[in-house]
Amino acid sequence: MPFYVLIRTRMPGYVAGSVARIEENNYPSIEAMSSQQDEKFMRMALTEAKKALGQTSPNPAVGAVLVIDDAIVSKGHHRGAGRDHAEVECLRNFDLPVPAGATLYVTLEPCSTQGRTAACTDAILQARVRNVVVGAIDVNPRHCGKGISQLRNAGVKVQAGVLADDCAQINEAFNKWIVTGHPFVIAKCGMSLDGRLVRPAEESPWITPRSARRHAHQLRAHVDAILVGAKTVRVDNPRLTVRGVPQARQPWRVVLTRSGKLPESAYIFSDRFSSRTVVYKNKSLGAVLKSLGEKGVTSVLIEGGGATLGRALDARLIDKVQLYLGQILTGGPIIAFPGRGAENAANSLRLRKVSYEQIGQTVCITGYAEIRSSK
Ligand code: AOF
Ligand code: ZN
Repeated sequence: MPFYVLIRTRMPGYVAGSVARIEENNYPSIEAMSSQQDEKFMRMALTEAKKALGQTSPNPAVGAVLVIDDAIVSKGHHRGAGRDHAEVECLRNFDLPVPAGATLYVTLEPCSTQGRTAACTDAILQARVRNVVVGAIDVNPRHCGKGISQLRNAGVKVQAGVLADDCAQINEAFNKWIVTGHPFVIAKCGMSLDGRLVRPAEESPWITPRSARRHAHQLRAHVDAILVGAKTVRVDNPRLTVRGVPQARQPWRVVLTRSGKLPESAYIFSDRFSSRTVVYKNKSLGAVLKSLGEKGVTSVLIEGGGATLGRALDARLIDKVQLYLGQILTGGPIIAFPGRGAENAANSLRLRKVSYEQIGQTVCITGYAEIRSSK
């Protein structure tokens, strides 16, 4: 199977148009069959990786566990760019000679060259680890497939592709950004059952109960930037902070404006995170996203208002939607995604991998923009 097919099927949220840039050489085989035992320990490594979510950008969230005689003897996760990678932390935490029967489980293919830190493949070989189980292949062109090949060439038994979908999904933003240079874009809003926009989900007490607002703050905690239009700042004066999530970083707050007329007294310009607010004047959404990607922003959460969401939809810049539907009908003119709209149903943005989660009386719908073939 060509490698790009593997990426398309195994990397949720990945943009197909960019796949062609990855050359088809040097890729290891992926053994889809994995034992229940391997999946059990990979799930533990994933639990470690999830501790890294929102902490590592522009690096991916990665976790690792070391297993001896069917028992986990050490764990590790990547704690931030420039710090030890997951497998290095895991091996350091063990601090004893690694026996030949030990297996290292890591959610992402080990890196193979020096970056901000030394190559993990070297650390694995130095520690004399003989068995490695990998979750997802690293789509970073610097490492993609090379880490696994290096280990195998050095005589290490490597199994790749265990829980690959889950391991890739937690890094859906990194996976897009590292290949295309563009951030992964999530469109989020709270809306009524008749498709009207209501105030930002976490600011509005009347559409979404506290549990849904907590959900939305968790999402903010995992993105690098939150983007809104100027009208939202003028009318809603949102804080765009992360509340109730321990150790969360404050994402960039990005405002798009035509006129440049923004109230200085708005929370985003006057609170203690004011240095995390940037304003783009008279720039297209596409240009802003490109610029953010160049600055190392891997993910952008568009929180409104309607005009901005509509522009993102018209320009097909959305990778994922997260919509909170409250049990109300508001009527009125404030449509959630106005814009030009699709000329017909066939040209609408279709979603795949759609999930529905009930949070109190609110339904949270998430889905990924379908990749359209360029026929
Ligand atoms: C791993 N384990 O925990 C992480 C990996 O600049 P560096 O040295 O931090 O390298 C960053 C790249 O290494 C990053 O783009 C990704 O491809 C890989 N991240 N790899 O084996 C980890 N964080
Ligand atoms: Zn590494």
